[in-house]
Amino acid sequence: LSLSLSVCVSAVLRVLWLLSVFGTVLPLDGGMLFPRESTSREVKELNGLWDFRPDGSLNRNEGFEKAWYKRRLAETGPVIEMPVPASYNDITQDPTLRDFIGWVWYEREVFVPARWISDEGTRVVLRVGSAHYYSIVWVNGEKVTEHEGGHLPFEAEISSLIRRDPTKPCRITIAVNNTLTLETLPPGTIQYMNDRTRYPDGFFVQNIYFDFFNYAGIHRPVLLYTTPTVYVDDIIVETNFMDNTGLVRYKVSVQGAATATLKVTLMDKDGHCVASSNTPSGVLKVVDVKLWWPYLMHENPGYLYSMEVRQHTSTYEDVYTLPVGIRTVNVTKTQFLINNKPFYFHGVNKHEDSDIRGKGLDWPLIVKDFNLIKWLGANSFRTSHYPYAEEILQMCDRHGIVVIDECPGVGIKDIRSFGNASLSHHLVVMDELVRRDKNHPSVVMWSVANEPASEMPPAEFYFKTLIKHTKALDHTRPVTYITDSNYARDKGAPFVDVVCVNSYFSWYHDPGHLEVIPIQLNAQFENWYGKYKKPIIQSEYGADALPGLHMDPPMMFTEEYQNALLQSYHDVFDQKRKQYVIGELIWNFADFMTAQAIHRVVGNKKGIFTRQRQPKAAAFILRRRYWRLANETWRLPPWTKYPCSL
Ligand code: BDP
Repeated sequence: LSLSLSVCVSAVLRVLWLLSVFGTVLPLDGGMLFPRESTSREVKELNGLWDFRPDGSLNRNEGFEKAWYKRRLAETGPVIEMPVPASYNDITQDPTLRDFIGWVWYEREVFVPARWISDEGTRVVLRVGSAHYYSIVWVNGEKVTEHEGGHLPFEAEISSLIRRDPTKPCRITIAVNNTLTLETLPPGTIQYMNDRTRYPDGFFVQNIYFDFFNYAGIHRPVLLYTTPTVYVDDIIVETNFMDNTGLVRYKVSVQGAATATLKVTLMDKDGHCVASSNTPSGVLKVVDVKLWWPYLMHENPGYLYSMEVRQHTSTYEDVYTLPVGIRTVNVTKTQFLINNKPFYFHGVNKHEDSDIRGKGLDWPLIVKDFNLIKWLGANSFRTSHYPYAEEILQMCDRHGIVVIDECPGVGIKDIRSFGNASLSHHLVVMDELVRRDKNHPSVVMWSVANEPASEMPPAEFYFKTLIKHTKALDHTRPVTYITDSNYARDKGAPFVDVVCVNSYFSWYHDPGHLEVIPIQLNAQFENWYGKYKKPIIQSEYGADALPGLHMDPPMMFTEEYQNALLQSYHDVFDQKRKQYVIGELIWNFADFMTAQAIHRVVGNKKGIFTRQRQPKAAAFILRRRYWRLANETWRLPPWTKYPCSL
C-alpha cells in the first residue's frame, strides 16, 4: 500500500510541476548570461596588464577630486603594471599595497574592432567577472556603471559611447574600493586610531570578522562581447523527469524587439536534436533521458545537453547555447535526494586563494584543484564563503561535482549588521547570485550565510526574510545557512531546509583533548536533529597541521593530530549517516592566507593540501574514506578509476 501511495503522490507532484507557473522571479535588470561566442556573438578578453594606481592620499579621494578617469591614468601620476585577473596585494614588494584599504585605479586602452563600431546592429557590452568590492567603471571618461559587492559579475552596454569617436581607442577606467562597512557583504568596520602618542597621523585599520585575507582588485576576467541589438537576454531552465522522459521547462527572454521568432533546440552530446520548440517558454520532453549524475554516482557523471536558442527578426539573428543538465533535487527529513536517490556529500570546503594571485582566477589552479578533488574521491564542495567564478561552476557541471553555493554573508557578527540596509543589500546579492547560477545543475543548494550571530534576536526576522526571498527566487533548490551557534538558541534554523553545522571540538574547544570528540559530536547531532528534524551536514570540521611537523602521541598542529581528529569525527559520522547525517565537508581543502594574527602562522593551515596543493597525511586518510564511501553506496564498477590499493 505504502508503495502504491508514494507512486501516486509522486505522480500528482509531477503533474503539479507540469502545470505550475514558472516559479523563478528575477527582479533585476537583464539576465547577464555568461558571455559565450556563437555565430552571432563575439568575445574579446581584456585580461593581461593594466595600468594601476592606488590612491594613497590621506582621504583616499584624490582620484575623484582630480578626476583621474578623465585622462590617461599615467598622466595623473605614477602607475605600475598590474595583471588582470589577480588580487593586487601580493604582486609587489610593497607592504602598504598588500594591506591597502581604499580606492585603487585600473586602466587599459583597447581597440574595438571596426565592425563592432560601424555596425549599428551590434551591441557592445563591457563585463567584469568580479572586483572587490565597490567598483565604478568609466569608458573614455564617462561613467558607465557602478557595482556594490565582490564575487559577482556586472556589465554595461557601451555601444553608443564608443561610436561617438570611432578613431579613438577605447579607454576603460575601473576604480575599485575594498573598504568593508557594517552594511557590506561581508561586513567590516573601519577604526581610526586617534591617539597620536601611539599611532601615526591618519592611522586606521579595517576590522573584519572572517578568517581569510581580504584580497582585493579585479579578480575575474574583464571582457567586451557583442550581441545583435535584438538579443537573447536570459534563459531559465528547470528540469525534472518522469520514468524515462526528461522534462526541461524553459523560459527565454528577448530584448530589443516586441516580436521575435524563436527556435529552441535541445541537443545531446553528439549534437543530435532530442527536442525542439518555437515558443519563448514551454516544456521540452526528452525521450530516454540521460540524467545529470554526480561524480562517482554513475558511470557517466555530469551529462550535459546543449540548449540552442536561436531568435531572429527580419534583420537580426542571435544564437546562444546553454549547457543543460537534467536532474532533480529533493530533501526529506533524513535524506538529500538527487534524481530520487539518496546523496551523501563527501566533500570539501574551498577558498579562491593561491600564492601571488590571491583570489584572481587562474586556470592552472582550477584544473589542478579539480584533479585533486577527483583524486580524493570527493563528490562535492561548498563555495565557502562567497560565490566562486562561473568558470568553476561550469567545471562542476561537466565533472559532476555537486555544489553548495554560498553568498558572501560571512562574518555577520555585529548586531548593527542585521539592520534594514544590510538586509536589503543581502537580498540584492541573493538576486544577483541566483540570477547568475540558477541554470547550473551542479548547484543543489543555496547557503545565505556562514556563522552569523544567529542567536541574536534580530536574526529571526533577518533569516526568515532572506530564506523566504531566496525560495521565491528559486523554488527548485533547498536553502540553508551555516551555523556554529547553540542549537537551542539559533533563530534562523526553523527556516532552513537542511541544518549545516560547523564545529571544532578538540581544537577551538578543549584544545588537545581528542577524547571529547565522540561524546560532543554525538550530542551535537542528536540535539540538532532532535529539535529540528531536518537532515544535517557537518559543514566544517578540521585542525591546523604544519606539513612535516610530527609528534606521537599526537599534539596540536602536527600531521598526526590532524589525522587523529579527522578519524574521531569519521567514527561518529559513520554511526549518524545511517540516520540523518547527509554529508561531511572537511575544513579545508587547502591552506589559505588570512590576516596576520597571533593564532595564524602565515595563514590558516587546516588544509589537507598545502597552499601549493601538495598532500598532507590527512589527504590520504580522507582519500581512503571518500572512495570507500562512494564504493559502499554505489558499488563502483570497473569504470571508475577506483584506487584498488586503498
Ligand atoms: C570557521 C569559519 C572558517 C574558519 C575556520 C577556522 O567558518 O572561515 O577559517 O573556522 O577557524 O568557524 O579555521
